[in-house]
Amino acid sequence: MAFRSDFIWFNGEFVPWDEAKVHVGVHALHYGTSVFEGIRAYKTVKGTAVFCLQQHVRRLFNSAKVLRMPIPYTEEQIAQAILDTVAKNRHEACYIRPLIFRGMERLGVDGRACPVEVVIMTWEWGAYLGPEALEQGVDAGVSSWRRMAPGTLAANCKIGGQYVNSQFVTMEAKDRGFAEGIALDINGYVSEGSGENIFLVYNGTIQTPALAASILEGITRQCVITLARDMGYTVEETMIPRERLYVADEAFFTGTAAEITPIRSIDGIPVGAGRRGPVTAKLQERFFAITSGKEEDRWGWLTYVPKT
Ligand code: PPE
Repeated sequence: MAFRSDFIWFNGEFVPWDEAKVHVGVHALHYGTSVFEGIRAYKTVKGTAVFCLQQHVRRLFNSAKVLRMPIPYTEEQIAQAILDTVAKNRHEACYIRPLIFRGMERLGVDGRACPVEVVIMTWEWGAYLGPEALEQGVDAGVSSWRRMAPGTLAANCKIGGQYVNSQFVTMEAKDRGFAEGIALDINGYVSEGSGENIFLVYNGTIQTPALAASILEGITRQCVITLARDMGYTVEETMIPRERLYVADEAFFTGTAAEITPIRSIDGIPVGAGRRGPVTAKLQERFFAITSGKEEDRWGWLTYVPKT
């Protein structure tokens, strides 16, 4: 499992991995002027399938619109290019990273004179928070770094430069011996991990921070809400005070990369019994049954990659 594959889709053409290069003068390198997605393709019983392709492409275009970056392709073309790239690289399962950035024309903060460049990379990426994490759970810590305040950046968009905030959160967490950090919002309510949304099982319900808590509106988060409701749980999108983290029965992260990762302790305090809880385990089971194609895809989450 290495960070490479054979080809990268680069402005409409397949380029060998080692040749997909840019100039040091590109606007994105200086000012973080990029938008991206993280998507997974799973190996299912019926072949390789991309998970929630349309939702990811939609969010990519929304992020680009907010950053005033017109994408020189349609959503259908990008979706097709993603499928083509997975097929071209002959992956059974992989992580997919579409990245759109302002290239080189001139420097200066307003990048709108610079061309919009589009790449799609794929590689094989296993469990995000370590191979044991999905079963054993991870130790997390509340970050001293806050999530971006409303009206500063655009928390609900996947804009490259914003991930400096995520880097602060995750680097601090690792330096303190945690697998991941949990950022609070500007008002002190629970927001999310550096690259994951967070859920709690508390008082008989499943809770996750509301959009108002400066979260990214995660696509996995939405799938988990759908699955949990289908399984008869009450799910609340609400403002969560920090102290609830310490008294929840269960906690878990969700994300494309993280999938559903149990959290076994927060700030050194065991969450519930200090290991993966039963609700988390049931949600994982259901989620992976769908991504592996073993359970019927009732919500149309899988797009099969045409065989080449
Ligand atoms: N919050 C943030 C800040 C975030 O980056 C992600 C995805 C999520 C929540 C979950 O969103 P979704 O993937 O739609 O369920 N983070 C991506 C990038 C991770 C990385 O290290 O890079 C991902 O999971 O692909």
